[in-house]
Amino acid sequence: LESSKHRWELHGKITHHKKVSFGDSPTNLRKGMTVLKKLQSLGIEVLVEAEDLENYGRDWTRFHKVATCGIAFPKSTDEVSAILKACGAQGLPVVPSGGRTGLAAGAVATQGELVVNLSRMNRILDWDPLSLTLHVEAGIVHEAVQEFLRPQGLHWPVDLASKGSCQIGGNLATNAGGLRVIRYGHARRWVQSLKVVLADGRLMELHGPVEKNNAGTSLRDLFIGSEGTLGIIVEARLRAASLPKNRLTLLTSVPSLPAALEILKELRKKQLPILAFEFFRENCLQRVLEKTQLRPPFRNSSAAAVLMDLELADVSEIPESLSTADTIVAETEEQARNLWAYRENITESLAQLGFVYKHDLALPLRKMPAFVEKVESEFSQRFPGAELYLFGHLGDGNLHLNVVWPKKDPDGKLLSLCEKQNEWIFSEVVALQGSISAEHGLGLLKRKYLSFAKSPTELEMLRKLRKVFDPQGLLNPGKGIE
Ligand code: FAD
Ligand code: 2HG
Ligand code: ZN
Repeated sequence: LESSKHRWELHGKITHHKKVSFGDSPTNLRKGMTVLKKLQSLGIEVLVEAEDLENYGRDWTRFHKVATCGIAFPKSTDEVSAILKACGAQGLPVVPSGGRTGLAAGAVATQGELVVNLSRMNRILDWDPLSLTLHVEAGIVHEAVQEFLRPQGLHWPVDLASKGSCQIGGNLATNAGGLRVIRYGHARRWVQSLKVVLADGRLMELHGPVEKNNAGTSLRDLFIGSEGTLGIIVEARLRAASLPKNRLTLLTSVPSLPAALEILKELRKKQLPILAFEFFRENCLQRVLEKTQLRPPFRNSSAAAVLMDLELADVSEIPESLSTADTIVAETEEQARNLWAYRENITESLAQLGFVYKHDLALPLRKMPAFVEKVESEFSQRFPGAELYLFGHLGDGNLHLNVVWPKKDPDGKLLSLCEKQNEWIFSEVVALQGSISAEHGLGLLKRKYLSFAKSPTELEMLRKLRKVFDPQGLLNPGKGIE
């Protein structure tokens, strides 16, 4: 259905979609027109131009054709509630949307849904220096939170390369991980309370402004990591922590992944305070060097590298085994930032290459070498013409395994191949008691593989739970566990 066939009047102004496809969802488009008119009559900002639909109807992924009836930008909790009530009345599904940096297609509209983007709800509501909690609206950009806290020697200890765009609501809906999980854990640990709007428009405040609240079962944590399927997060009280007193950033070359794990073992044995322990293969580094102005870090070529932040005051505290010619220790903040740039630019550098299929796997550390060896031994036969890029948060047992072809995938053949091979990769992961998603979530991309993610009993319970919160099935349909 081409929407250019449809015209409707919003506030007296003729608005006209140009060449936007609604896939198989003309019904949602019709419902969308009624809802959009209602929202406009309530003074709620909506966008319906083709460019905006394409832009706000998706996240970082590019696998799906976007189909949305419109984008709503609520400015308050009351407006979110009004939007969900209007959608409920028409049976129009909704896609909650934040900074759209998600890598699992969780914020992609494909069925003509209304996208509810939280960007306009980006205020800091309160700072409590006694409890060290920052009360924010969910649409605040992650980096803005850090900018508020940093001058006070504090931070929200979730750190990820998408910090300039992702939002706190998105971080919580995905239970984001990132670069410092080894020290601080996932986003979940740094949330005191949440305010959420349910599918029927009702509001719930979960936990409140107290540290301790054991008055019965807590629903707060259910929303963290639920990928917008249980409600829309509108506010959060975030727990702040002291910035690390010291930070030594080191980049060292390693011959292999097992060698990187040996370094980790030594740091653990010496009980050195690790803030980050990242790994990347040489080809990742090469792609970053090609894309950026950065200079090669090592004099000799290196099979892989480990990037570490240690909470140490002095280089003399670094273990002797790391004090080699193959280790670079940052002497200034700027040098540290430059070392981190090798790691933080990997995703964007790979994105330029052609067709990229991402895996975000968790494995028990001890089993990781065997897993990687297995994948490598069968890779070229299973993915002809592709190159394997391996990097990730090694200290957390989280591997980002990217399968990359140097060409686009106009007919979807490469995607089908990757999806077919998922069965193999995920079986190996499950056999080693790993997880098919360490931090990015399931979204639309990985939902076909639920049987690898949860046991049948857990799936049954989660499906029932989703029905309890959203009986009409209007919140992010097709995403996560359904
Ligand atoms: P979106 O992409 O907009 O949405 C993500 C999911 O949350 C969707 O399911 C959406 O429906 C839901 N959602 C969004 N806002 C709300 C809300 N207010 N209420 C309810 N549901 C909502 N992720 C990591 O975990 N670790 C990393 O190290 C990391 N690095 C990255 C680096 C790059 C360069 C990029 C592009 C991405 C990276 N990501 C990483 C993925 C992504 O940044 C995170 O998943 C992030 O938490 C998503 O936030 P967002 O605001 O962009 O959410
Ligand atoms: C990271 O750790 C992100 O940089 C993105 O989680 C991983 O691009 C990826 O596969
Ligand atoms: Zn990651």
